[in-house]
Amino acid sequence: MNENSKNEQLEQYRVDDSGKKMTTNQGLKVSEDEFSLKAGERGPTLMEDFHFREKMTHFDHERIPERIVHARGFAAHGVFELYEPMKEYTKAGFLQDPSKKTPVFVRFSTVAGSRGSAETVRDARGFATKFYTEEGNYDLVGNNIPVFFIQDAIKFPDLVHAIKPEPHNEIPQAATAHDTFWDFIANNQESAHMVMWAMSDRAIPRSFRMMEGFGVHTFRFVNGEGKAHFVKFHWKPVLGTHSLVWDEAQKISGKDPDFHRRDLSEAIDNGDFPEYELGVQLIKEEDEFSFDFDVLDPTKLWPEEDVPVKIIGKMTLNRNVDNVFAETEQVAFHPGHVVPGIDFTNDPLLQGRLFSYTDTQLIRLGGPNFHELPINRPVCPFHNNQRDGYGRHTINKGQVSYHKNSLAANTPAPASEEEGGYVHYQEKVEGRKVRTRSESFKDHFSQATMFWNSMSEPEKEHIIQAFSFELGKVKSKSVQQQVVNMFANVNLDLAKGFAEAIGANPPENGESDVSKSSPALSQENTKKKPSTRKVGVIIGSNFNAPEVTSVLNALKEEGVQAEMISDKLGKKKGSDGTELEIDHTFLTADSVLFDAIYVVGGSDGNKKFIKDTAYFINEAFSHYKPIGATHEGKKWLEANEIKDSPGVVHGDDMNEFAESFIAAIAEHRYWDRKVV
Ligand code: HDE
Repeated sequence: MNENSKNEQLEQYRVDDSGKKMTTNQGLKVSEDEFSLKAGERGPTLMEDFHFREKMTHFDHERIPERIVHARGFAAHGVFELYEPMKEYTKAGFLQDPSKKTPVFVRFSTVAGSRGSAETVRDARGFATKFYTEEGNYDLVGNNIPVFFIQDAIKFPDLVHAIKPEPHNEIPQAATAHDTFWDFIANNQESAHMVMWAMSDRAIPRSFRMMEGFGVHTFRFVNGEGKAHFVKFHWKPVLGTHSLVWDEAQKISGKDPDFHRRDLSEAIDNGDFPEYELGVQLIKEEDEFSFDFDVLDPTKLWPEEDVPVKIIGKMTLNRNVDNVFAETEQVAFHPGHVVPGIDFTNDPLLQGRLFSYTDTQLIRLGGPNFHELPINRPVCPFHNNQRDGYGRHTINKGQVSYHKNSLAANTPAPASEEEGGYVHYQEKVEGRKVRTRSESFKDHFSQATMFWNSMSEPEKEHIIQAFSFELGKVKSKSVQQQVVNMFANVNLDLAKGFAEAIGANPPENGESDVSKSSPALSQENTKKKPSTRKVGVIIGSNFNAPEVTSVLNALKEEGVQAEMISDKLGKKKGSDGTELEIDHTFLTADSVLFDAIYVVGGSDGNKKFIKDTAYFINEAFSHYKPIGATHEGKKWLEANEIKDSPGVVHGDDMNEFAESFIAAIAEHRYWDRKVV
């Protein structure tokens, strides 16, 4: 087995129809595909037209139920490489040998929206990884937020009913800004911590390539000696964690509802393979009760400053899917797909998930044989006595399909632990059967306050704005007030800030005495790089060619993607006759689709050109984006009165300009800019 094992397995199922003769599904060549078989040229269609019937029947059955949550998703193939053997902590085969590469398939998703919904909505993002290991598939089914809304799986249907469009009018799509969601929050206060994340910039990522992933639950690593550690999983994007601004995110939803999938698939096509490092936080079993939170509580994170994240490997996404339905839509993840050395804990949210995922695949993929679909097949062999069911592919030979038997020498036989058989961690459990919440799960606000304390001033401002937007869309005055009162327990400035914006009464009680903060939670402290960022270059005829060429070359060297925008498609001629191909017009592009704008200008000085350029500049400016201008371009900055603002770069020395502009692009946004 090697990093190509999955690709080689999928190859057996790939079909290229181009250049071939058309047949029915039975292999019969078809002579005509435009006209159904009729009794006479103007007569009725005949029942015996098997080609028509087969084609139409297949079409009628093309859709399957979308996922109840995470319906909108996009995926890619890749590879996982380990940095150092993890033998001390786990016996998982794929975490032993740094020279071994494991194929992976990753699906990113939004949670609330339907399959056709926009991608830049405010929401958590799913981050689900299937490792095709030699010991079977291991699925790490996480999110880009490290905590969850609820503590017990039995509340999940309620949470999802409250988030989804309201049942009487199916409004709003892919949004939490409505009464039922906030009514649920105010009446289920364990959600406070996750709501803080959902109202923060984390919920509007710039790219799937620029967000963290978290396993959320506490799992167990078990080593060869049977010793266990509690473990939390992290994915850290090599490009850093970056977000959009809310106004921009909403506009992108209209201008390009496919923004995130386009970004991911284009990056892979360009060879800019997205990379994420895998990190683990480890707590010894004997330290289970050494923290001021319960390690089993999924509404709590382990502050990285207290429990460091050990980086153990890297995942690179390097191949787009061939067919979205066959791969992305039919992939079936399950947190219960584990390998020896990785085990569960009693987190009541995780325990419930272990039931739900197979159950949902049975309805979604139509029966118990979904593991045989090419994308879901393990790359190692699998044998058992399960038989039959809808869509069975495997042809199991022989007489015997039961255990124990003598006719097949009692095979397939269970494997001992030494032979790789999965043996559950022998945790001692005892207790009464109760329906209750542990006392240790009852602090709902301390970590929500820690999250708030950890934010930079602009991040805090964004959170207040997000609450103001969301609750501004809520109609019930009572729900609005309940939410204000609830978040007063997190922080009074926060609650007062949005209470004022929505015309609610300021909270009278509340205020937290938690002063702890965790710098790792602020995106201000993330990595900053210019590579793979997209710059829109506004260019007209007679542009200064030597200057533009040198800046474009400098951008390219740093991996920045420059795309030309002008009034028309075709070519624009520069001052010395150099021609540049235009990628977008003012009509087909928009400032919100770029990380930065570079204004070159030219002699297309008509009114419309000036107005369109001003729109791009002002829009980028109000979204705090870097703007660059050289020579003639500087006139535009002056005309729009932004020349001396932070993140606005201009100059006539091309080397200096390129260097400062690239540094500005890496900076991502300039929050200290005055935007009115
Ligand atoms: Fe899921 N979740 N979930 N979830 N979840 C599903 O499974 C569920 C939870 C997550 O790209 C469903 O195949 C319950 C937490 C991702 O295909 C379903 C509970 C986390 C994906 C389901 C949770 C997740 C799903 C719907 C509460 C982060 C998309 C379709 C106990 C750790 C995977 C499907 C993909 C999908 C149930 C909570 C992540 C219904 C009952 C917490 C990334 O089975």
